[in-house]
Amino acid sequence: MNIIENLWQTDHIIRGWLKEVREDILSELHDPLAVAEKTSRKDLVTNVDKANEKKIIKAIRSFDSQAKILGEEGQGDQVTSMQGHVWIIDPLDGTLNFVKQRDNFAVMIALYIDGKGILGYIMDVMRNRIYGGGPSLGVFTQDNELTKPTNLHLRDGLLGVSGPMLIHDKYHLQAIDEASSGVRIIGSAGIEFIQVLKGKQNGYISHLMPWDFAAGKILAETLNLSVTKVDGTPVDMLSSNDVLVSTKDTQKDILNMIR
Ligand code: 2AM
Ligand code: CA
Ligand code: CA
Ligand code: CA
Repeated sequence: MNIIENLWQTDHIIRGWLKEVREDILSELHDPLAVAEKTSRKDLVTNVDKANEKKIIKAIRSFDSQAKILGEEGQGDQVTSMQGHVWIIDPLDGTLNFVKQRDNFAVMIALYIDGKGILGYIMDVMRNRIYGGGPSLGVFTQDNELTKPTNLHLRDGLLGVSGPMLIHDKYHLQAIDEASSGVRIIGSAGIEFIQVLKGKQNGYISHLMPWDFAAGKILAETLNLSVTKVDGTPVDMLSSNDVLVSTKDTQKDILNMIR
């Protein structure tokens, strides 16, 4: 099947994979988890992260023979360029929340073709919502299309941030937060992106890996939001970035404070 010519069908198929992954997660929600530390006691991976990734990769491979797959837990491919069909997946975003709260975690899937964002999906597992679509479709949750958020200034809305960046005051983040209406720390990049897509937060700033922002970037840009590095330059899709997703006026306000 030609994906570009059958975007709505592809959208339906990807939502189906996510619903299956959600059923798997719910069926294991109260079972003991196998938790391992990656780089620190705050950087975890569980059996659920790995099982989700395995399942999503299998689904992508049987659907798209041209797929190159970049997944956080490394069961996909070594992706070194954005040429061709590049799928970027975060099988469980907010693993620490999953382990400690069994809430506020997401599953994310993005498809880029020759570097262009085509389709992005963020599933808020516990609220049973999939936010998905792309530039040719718009952004939908269930059957509702999201409208473009109001282009608010920094002072007129809430700002999501990463805890470590705020504590270390990177980019004068404490002053930036002071200039906003207030700061929020959720602990899942996917859930933070959803807040910005829905206009409940003006922006979000965090040090992120490609799988943390690949889907959110496609959805945010479809809704006229800006997604760049914190210094305003383009993000690199194949490495870590300090990412700012926000309304356009909030981005201008933040850049003025950083420069
Ligand atoms: P993850 O749960 O998929 O690892 C808050 O920690 C957010 O930042 C989460 O979305 C988390 O994604 C992401 N993140 C990125 N790099 C991280 C790291 N080294 N340690 C913990 N979280 C990280
Ligand atoms: Ca992780
Ligand atoms: Ca993540
Ligand atoms: Ca993850």
